[in-house]
Amino acid sequence: MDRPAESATLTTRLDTDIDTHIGTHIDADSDEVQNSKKMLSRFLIRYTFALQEVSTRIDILKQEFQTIHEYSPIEHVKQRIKTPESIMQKVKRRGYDWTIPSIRENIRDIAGIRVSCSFISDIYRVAGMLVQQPDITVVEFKDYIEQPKPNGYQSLHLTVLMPVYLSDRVESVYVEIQLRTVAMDFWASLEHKIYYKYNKEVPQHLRDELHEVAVDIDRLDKKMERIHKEMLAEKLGGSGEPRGL
Ligand code: 0O2
Repeated sequence: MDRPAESATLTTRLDTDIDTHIGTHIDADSDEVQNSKKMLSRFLIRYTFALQEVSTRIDILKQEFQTIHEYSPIEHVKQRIKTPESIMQKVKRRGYDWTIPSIRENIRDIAGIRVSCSFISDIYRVAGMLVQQPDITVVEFKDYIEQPKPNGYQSLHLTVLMPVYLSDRVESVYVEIQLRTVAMDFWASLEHKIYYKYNKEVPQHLRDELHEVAVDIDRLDKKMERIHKEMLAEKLGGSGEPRGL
Protein backbone atom coordinates (compact mmCIF):
# COMPACT_ATOMS: atom_id res chain seq x y z
CA MET A 1 0.00 0.00 0.00
CA ASP A 2 1.10 3.58 -0.60
CA ARG A 3 1.82 5.75 2.35
CA PRO A 4 -0.87 8.39 3.07
CA ALA A 5 1.58 11.17 2.11
CA GLU A 6 1.76 9.78 -1.43
CA SER A 7 -2.03 9.80 -1.75
CA ALA A 8 -2.31 13.29 -0.41
CA THR A 9 0.38 14.59 -2.73
CA LEU A 10 -1.15 13.06 -5.81
CA THR A 11 -4.48 14.54 -4.82
CA THR A 12 -2.78 17.91 -4.66
CA ARG A 13 -1.25 17.29 -8.07
CA LEU A 14 -4.61 16.42 -9.59
CA ASP A 15 -6.23 19.45 -8.00
CA THR A 16 -3.32 21.49 -9.32
CA ASP A 17 -4.03 20.22 -12.82
CA ILE A 18 -7.67 21.21 -12.51
CA ASP A 19 -6.61 24.65 -11.34
CA THR A 20 -4.40 24.90 -14.41
CA HIS A 21 -7.41 24.08 -16.58
CA ILE A 22 -9.51 26.80 -15.05
CA GLY A 23 -6.71 29.29 -15.42
CA THR A 24 -5.32 29.69 -11.90
CA HIS A 25 -1.64 30.63 -11.96
CA ILE A 26 0.57 27.73 -10.86
CA ASP A 27 4.31 27.94 -10.39
CA ALA A 28 5.50 24.85 -12.28
CA ASP A 29 8.87 25.02 -10.55
CA SER A 30 7.46 25.18 -7.07
CA ASP A 31 8.56 22.48 -4.63
CA GLU A 32 4.99 21.33 -4.29
CA VAL A 33 4.50 20.76 -8.02
CA GLN A 34 7.94 19.15 -8.39
CA ASN A 35 7.21 16.90 -5.46
CA SER A 36 3.81 15.96 -6.83
CA LYS A 37 5.37 15.06 -10.19
CA LYS A 38 7.81 12.76 -8.44
CA MET A 39 5.00 11.10 -6.51
CA LEU A 40 2.97 10.67 -9.68
CA SER A 41 5.91 9.03 -11.46
CA ARG A 42 6.31 6.74 -8.48
CA PHE A 43 2.66 5.78 -8.70
CA LEU A 44 2.80 5.20 -12.47
CA ILE A 45 6.01 3.14 -12.47
CA ARG A 46 4.17 -0.05 -11.42
CA TYR A 47 2.16 0.22 -14.66
CA THR A 48 5.38 0.35 -16.68
CA PHE A 49 6.54 -2.83 -14.92
CA ALA A 50 3.19 -4.53 -15.50
CA LEU A 51 3.36 -3.65 -19.20
CA GLN A 52 6.88 -5.07 -19.39
CA GLU A 53 5.63 -8.32 -17.83
CA VAL A 54 2.69 -8.68 -20.22
CA SER A 55 4.76 -7.69 -23.20
CA THR A 56 7.40 -10.30 -22.34
CA ARG A 57 4.71 -12.99 -22.08
CA ILE A 58 3.38 -11.99 -25.50
CA ASP A 59 6.84 -11.91 -26.99
CA ILE A 60 7.59 -15.42 -25.70
CA LEU A 61 4.36 -16.73 -27.25
CA LYS A 62 5.26 -15.04 -30.52
CA GLN A 63 8.78 -16.43 -30.67
CA GLU A 64 7.76 -19.90 -29.54
CA PHE A 65 5.01 -20.05 -32.13
CA GLN A 66 7.33 -18.78 -34.82
CA THR A 67 9.99 -21.40 -33.97
CA ILE A 68 7.64 -24.37 -33.69
CA HIS A 69 5.00 -23.61 -36.26
CA GLU A 70 7.03 -21.38 -38.58
CA TYR A 71 4.13 -18.98 -38.31
CA SER A 72 3.36 -16.12 -35.96
CA PRO A 73 -0.22 -15.31 -34.90
CA ILE A 74 1.04 -11.90 -33.73
CA GLU A 75 1.85 -9.18 -36.24
CA HIS A 76 2.78 -6.35 -33.90
CA VAL A 77 2.40 -5.07 -30.37
CA LYS A 78 2.00 -1.49 -29.13
CA GLN A 79 1.85 -0.34 -25.57
CA ARG A 80 1.18 2.88 -23.74
CA ILE A 81 0.76 4.33 -20.28
CA LYS A 82 -2.21 6.66 -20.00
CA THR A 83 -1.10 10.26 -19.62
CA PRO A 84 -1.75 11.97 -16.28
CA GLU A 85 -4.07 14.34 -18.11
CA SER A 86 -6.11 11.54 -19.57
CA ILE A 87 -6.26 9.78 -16.18
CA MET A 88 -7.43 13.01 -14.65
CA GLN A 89 -10.14 13.55 -17.27
CA LYS A 90 -11.47 10.04 -16.77
CA VAL A 91 -11.54 10.39 -12.98
CA LYS A 92 -13.45 13.64 -13.38
CA ARG A 93 -15.82 12.27 -16.05
CA ARG A 94 -16.72 9.25 -13.98
CA GLY A 95 -16.88 11.16 -10.68
CA TYR A 96 -14.33 8.97 -8.88
CA ASP A 97 -12.48 10.08 -5.76
CA TRP A 98 -9.23 11.96 -6.21
CA THR A 99 -7.22 9.47 -4.24
CA ILE A 100 -4.57 6.92 -5.14
CA PRO A 101 -6.64 3.90 -3.95
CA SER A 102 -9.63 5.09 -5.98
CA ILE A 103 -7.58 5.73 -9.13
CA ARG A 104 -5.79 2.42 -8.75
CA GLU A 105 -9.06 0.50 -8.42
CA ASN A 106 -11.23 2.40 -10.90
CA ILE A 107 -8.96 3.39 -13.75
CA ARG A 108 -8.11 -0.01 -15.13
CA ASP A 109 -6.62 1.06 -18.43
CA ILE A 110 -3.65 3.08 -17.17
CA ALA A 111 -1.48 0.34 -18.66
CA GLY A 112 -2.66 -0.65 -22.12
CA ILE A 113 -1.25 -3.07 -24.65
CA ARG A 114 -2.58 -3.64 -28.15
CA VAL A 115 -1.85 -6.84 -30.02
CA SER A 116 -2.47 -6.98 -33.76
CA CYS A 117 -3.01 -10.48 -35.06
CA SER A 118 -3.09 -11.86 -38.56
CA PHE A 119 -6.43 -13.64 -38.34
CA ILE A 120 -9.52 -13.64 -36.10
CA SER A 121 -8.78 -17.17 -34.84
CA ASP A 122 -5.31 -15.94 -33.81
CA ILE A 123 -6.92 -13.35 -31.54
CA TYR A 124 -8.75 -16.03 -29.56
CA ARG A 125 -5.71 -18.33 -29.64
CA VAL A 126 -3.39 -15.64 -28.20
CA ALA A 127 -6.01 -14.52 -25.66
CA GLY A 128 -6.51 -18.16 -24.62
CA MET A 129 -2.78 -18.72 -24.16
CA LEU A 130 -2.50 -15.60 -21.99
CA VAL A 131 -5.49 -16.22 -19.75
CA GLN A 132 -4.34 -19.79 -19.10
CA GLN A 133 -1.19 -18.50 -17.41
CA PRO A 134 -1.82 -19.21 -13.72
CA ASP A 135 -0.64 -15.88 -12.33
CA ILE A 136 -2.76 -13.79 -14.71
CA THR A 137 -6.27 -13.06 -13.41
CA VAL A 138 -8.88 -12.01 -15.93
CA VAL A 139 -11.23 -9.46 -14.40
CA GLU A 140 -13.07 -8.36 -17.52
CA PHE A 141 -13.61 -9.80 -20.98
CA LYS A 142 -15.35 -7.76 -23.70
CA ASP A 143 -15.83 -9.39 -27.06
CA TYR A 144 -16.51 -6.64 -29.59
CA ILE A 145 -15.77 -9.10 -32.40
CA GLU A 146 -18.69 -11.36 -31.56
CA GLN A 147 -20.72 -8.24 -30.74
CA PRO A 148 -19.26 -5.16 -32.51
CA LYS A 149 -20.00 -1.70 -31.09
CA PRO A 150 -22.86 0.14 -32.88
CA ASN A 151 -20.29 2.24 -34.83
CA GLY A 152 -18.65 -0.97 -36.15
CA TYR A 153 -15.67 -1.10 -33.74
CA GLN A 154 -14.29 -4.62 -33.40
CA SER A 155 -11.72 -5.85 -30.93
CA LEU A 156 -11.32 -8.27 -28.04
CA HIS A 157 -10.66 -6.51 -24.73
CA LEU A 158 -9.25 -8.24 -21.69
CA THR A 159 -8.61 -6.53 -18.39
CA VAL A 160 -6.22 -8.58 -16.34
CA LEU A 161 -4.46 -8.32 -13.00
CA MET A 162 -0.76 -8.89 -13.42
CA PRO A 163 1.52 -9.52 -10.44
CA VAL A 164 4.50 -7.19 -10.26
CA TYR A 165 7.37 -8.16 -7.96
CA LEU A 166 8.64 -5.01 -6.25
CA SER A 167 11.51 -4.81 -3.76
CA ASP A 168 9.30 -5.28 -0.70
CA ARG A 169 5.98 -6.61 -1.98
CA VAL A 170 4.01 -8.09 -4.82
CA GLU A 171 1.44 -5.81 -6.37
CA SER A 172 -1.42 -6.80 -8.64
CA VAL A 173 -1.68 -4.24 -11.40
CA TYR A 174 -4.50 -3.82 -13.91
CA VAL A 175 -3.54 -4.05 -17.57
CA GLU A 176 -5.95 -3.65 -20.49
CA ILE A 177 -5.10 -5.91 -23.42
CA GLN A 178 -6.75 -5.16 -26.75
CA LEU A 179 -6.49 -7.81 -29.45
CA ARG A 180 -7.61 -7.23 -33.03
CA THR A 181 -6.68 -8.05 -36.59
CA VAL A 182 -4.45 -5.71 -38.60
CA ALA A 183 -7.52 -4.65 -40.62
CA MET A 184 -9.56 -3.91 -37.46
CA ASP A 185 -6.61 -1.90 -36.16
CA PHE A 186 -6.46 0.12 -39.39
CA TRP A 187 -10.17 0.89 -39.03
CA ALA A 188 -9.87 1.82 -35.34
CA SER A 189 -7.00 4.21 -35.88
CA LEU A 190 -8.79 6.00 -38.73
CA GLU A 191 -12.04 6.17 -36.76
CA HIS A 192 -10.13 7.53 -33.75
CA LYS A 193 -8.58 10.29 -35.92
CA ILE A 194 -11.94 11.21 -37.44
CA TYR A 195 -13.61 11.20 -34.02
CA TYR A 196 -11.11 13.73 -32.68
CA LYS A 197 -10.93 15.77 -35.89
CA TYR A 198 -14.68 16.42 -35.62
CA ASN A 199 -14.45 16.88 -31.88
CA LYS A 200 -16.61 13.78 -31.30
CA GLU A 201 -19.42 15.13 -33.56
CA VAL A 202 -18.79 13.00 -36.65
CA PRO A 203 -21.14 13.82 -39.60
CA GLN A 204 -23.70 11.10 -40.25
CA HIS A 205 -22.42 10.27 -43.77
CA LEU A 206 -18.95 9.54 -42.36
CA ARG A 207 -20.44 7.42 -39.56
CA ASP A 208 -22.36 5.44 -42.17
CA GLU A 209 -19.28 4.97 -44.31
CA LEU A 210 -17.19 3.87 -41.34
CA HIS A 211 -19.85 1.35 -40.43
CA GLU A 212 -19.89 0.02 -44.00
CA VAL A 213 -16.11 -0.31 -43.96
CA ALA A 214 -16.26 -2.19 -40.64
CA VAL A 215 -18.65 -4.69 -42.23
CA ASP A 216 -16.30 -4.98 -45.25
CA ILE A 217 -13.38 -5.56 -42.90
CA ASP A 218 -15.22 -8.37 -41.14
CA ARG A 219 -15.90 -9.98 -44.52
CA LEU A 220 -12.27 -9.47 -45.62
CA ASP A 221 -10.87 -10.91 -42.37
CA LYS A 222 -13.03 -14.02 -42.72
CA LYS A 223 -12.12 -14.44 -46.40
CA MET A 224 -8.38 -14.05 -45.72
CA GLU A 225 -8.60 -16.62 -42.94
CA ARG A 226 -10.38 -19.11 -45.19
CA ILE A 227 -7.72 -18.69 -47.89
CA HIS A 228 -4.95 -19.07 -45.29
CA LYS A 229 -6.50 -22.27 -43.89
CA GLU A 230 -6.90 -23.73 -47.36
CA MET A 231 -3.26 -22.97 -48.09
CA LEU A 232 -2.14 -24.55 -44.78
CA ALA A 233 -4.28 -27.63 -45.33
CA GLU A 234 -2.63 -28.10 -48.70
CA LYS A 235 0.82 -27.62 -47.20
CA LEU A 236 0.26 -29.87 -44.17
CA GLY A 237 -2.08 -32.33 -45.77
CA GLY A 238 -4.46 -31.90 -42.81
CA SER A 239 -7.03 -29.60 -41.30
CA GLY A 240 -5.11 -26.37 -41.69
CA GLU A 241 -4.61 -26.03 -37.93
CA PRO A 242 -0.99 -25.49 -36.84
CA ARG A 243 0.62 -28.64 -35.43
CA GLY A 244 1.15 -29.01 -31.67
CA LEU A 245 4.51 -29.22 -29.92
P1 0O2 B 1 -7.10 5.26 -25.53
O1 0O2 B 1 -6.44 6.52 -25.89
O2 0O2 B 1 -6.95 4.17 -26.55
O3 0O2 B 1 -6.83 4.79 -24.14
P2 0O2 B 1 -13.39 3.04 -20.66
O4 0O2 B 1 -12.15 2.33 -21.07
O5 0O2 B 1 -13.86 2.54 -19.34
O6 0O2 B 1 -13.23 4.52 -20.79
P3 0O2 B 1 -15.34 1.54 -21.96
O7 0O2 B 1 -16.32 1.83 -23.07
O8 0O2 B 1 -15.90 0.88 -20.76
O9 0O2 B 1 -14.57 2.86 -21.64
O10 0O2 B 1 -14.16 0.67 -22.41
P4 0O2 B 1 -13.95 -0.16 -23.70
O11 0O2 B 1 -15.19 -0.38 -24.46
O12 0O2 B 1 -13.21 -1.36 -23.21
O13 0O2 B 1 -13.00 0.79 -24.58
C1 0O2 B 1 -11.80 1.27 -24.10
C2 0O2 B 1 -10.79 1.49 -25.20
O14 0O2 B 1 -11.10 0.71 -26.35
C3 0O2 B 1 -10.70 2.91 -25.70
O15 0O2 B 1 -9.83 3.60 -24.88
C4 0O2 B 1 -10.15 2.71 -27.11
O16 0O2 B 1 -8.77 2.44 -27.09
C5 0O2 B 1 -10.85 1.45 -27.55
N1 0O2 B 1 -12.16 1.75 -28.15
C6 0O2 B 1 -13.37 1.46 -27.63
N2 0O2 B 1 -14.35 1.84 -28.47
C7 0O2 B 1 -13.75 2.37 -29.55
C8 0O2 B 1 -14.26 2.92 -30.76
O17 0O2 B 1 -15.44 3.01 -31.01
N3 0O2 B 1 -13.34 3.38 -31.66
C9 0O2 B 1 -12.00 3.30 -31.42
N4 0O2 B 1 -11.17 3.78 -32.37
N5 0O2 B 1 -11.49 2.79 -30.28
C10 0O2 B 1 -12.36 2.32 -29.35
P5 0O2 B 1 -9.85 5.17 -24.76
O18 0O2 B 1 -9.64 5.48 -23.33
O19 0O2 B 1 -11.07 5.73 -25.41
O20 0O2 B 1 -8.64 5.65 -25.60
